[in-house]
Amino acid sequence: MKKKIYFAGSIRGGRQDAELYKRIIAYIQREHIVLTEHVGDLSLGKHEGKPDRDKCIYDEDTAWLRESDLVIAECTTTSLGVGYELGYAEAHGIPVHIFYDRSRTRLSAMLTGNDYFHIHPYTSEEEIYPVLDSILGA
Ligand code: 6IA
Repeated sequence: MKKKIYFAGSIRGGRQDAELYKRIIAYIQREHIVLTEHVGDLSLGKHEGKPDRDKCIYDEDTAWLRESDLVIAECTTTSLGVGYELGYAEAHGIPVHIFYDRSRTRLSAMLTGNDYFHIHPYTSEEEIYPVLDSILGA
């Protein structure tokens, strides 16, 4: 059955991994629905968006979070927004899977120290996809 996935990745925290987000989103979309396809939009810069749009973004994203079956986050690039989304998902009982490149970042203890989160460190991108298969196939 198709699952609704909330993919979380950095926007204003920095767009250096946007291409990776795009590839992960495309992979998930082969079988499932990604509610947040814009996170992998390469034309979206970190400075984009007007403050008066931010309330709409918050309202829309939190509604998508509440309706999602699963959150998948790529956390190599640190993002306050992603951190908030992870706590929000936990508060709403939505399962959360976190990926990060262990050679590029040290994940916050607020994530690694919380048994609620399923954490998947990797050293090369190819390791991500079989893990996604097992998460999404389950
Ligand atoms: O703090 P950050 O901006 O790095 O937070 C990134 C996370 O917050 C992502 O996982 C998104 O789900 C959410 N988010 C942050 N900014 C936006 C956004 N801006 N649109 C949708 N979700 C967002 C759009 C800017 C637009 C006016 C071009």
